[in-house]
Amino acid sequence: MLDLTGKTALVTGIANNRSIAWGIAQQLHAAGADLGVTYLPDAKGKMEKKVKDLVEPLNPSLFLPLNVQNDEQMAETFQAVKAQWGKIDILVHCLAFANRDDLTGDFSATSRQGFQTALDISAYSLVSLANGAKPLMTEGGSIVTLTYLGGVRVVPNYNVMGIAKAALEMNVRYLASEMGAHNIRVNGISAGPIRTLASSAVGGILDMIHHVEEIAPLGRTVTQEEVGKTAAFLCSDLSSGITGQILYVDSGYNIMGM
Ligand code: 0WE
Repeated sequence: MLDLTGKTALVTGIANNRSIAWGIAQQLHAAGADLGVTYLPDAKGKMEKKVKDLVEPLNPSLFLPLNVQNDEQMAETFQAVKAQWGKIDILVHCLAFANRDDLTGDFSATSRQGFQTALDISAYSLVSLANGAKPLMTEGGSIVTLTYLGGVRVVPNYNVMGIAKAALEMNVRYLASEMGAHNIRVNGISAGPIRTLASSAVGGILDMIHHVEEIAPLGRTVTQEEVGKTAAFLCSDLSSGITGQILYVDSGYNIMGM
């Protein structure tokens, strides 16, 4: 049975009710986990209110601002986790960002600054979060991140995000190798395209979804709930022998050659 009672889970990357992180948080809560939620703070506090109202039914024990480019906020996050829980069992990383200009046009036109931003927020953030969680994962743990096929194959316009996801997937392997001795598992879920705040900001997402519906073995896209169920599996004892893996939750799209 999938049982996360008595487990503490820190979930990053919830922006609204379409977020994949929201689908994951709901499944972890349904399995009995005690949740901590981080949100990306903005100047007007709009995100704080929006995410707070959304997650209220899940009764999170922690609700914290976290911009992963802010080392001070990163330290405060784990101080708060330590004070509230004393340990952490589950870390869910659902964060990515590239400048919009870098998600269209020629990849070769990517600026140094744009490259650094995408890699810092989308890939390095897993390293820094894992490093913060490691000393608190005293009873072992599970770290799960979200990736995309554009990190292993060329997807038009995904551009610098593809390089960031390639780095993220390699982070999963190096972190899994290091942390296995502490019974901390690290895995990634490669989700098929889903309409979210991030993907809807990108031109052509509906065409991509129609393409998946045509090609994928299951003949449809996946849902936030399906990604959430797989994340709950990877966070639970049901997957105790799995680490360093990228698991595709994409209706089988990635196996097709034509
Ligand atoms: O990883 C992603 C989304 C990543 C993303 C999206 C945005 C849009 C708004 C990162 N940064 C930004 N920055 C913005 O300003 N996906 C897997 C969804 C996605 O994004 C694409 C896709 C797909 C699929 C971008 C181009 C082509 C396909």
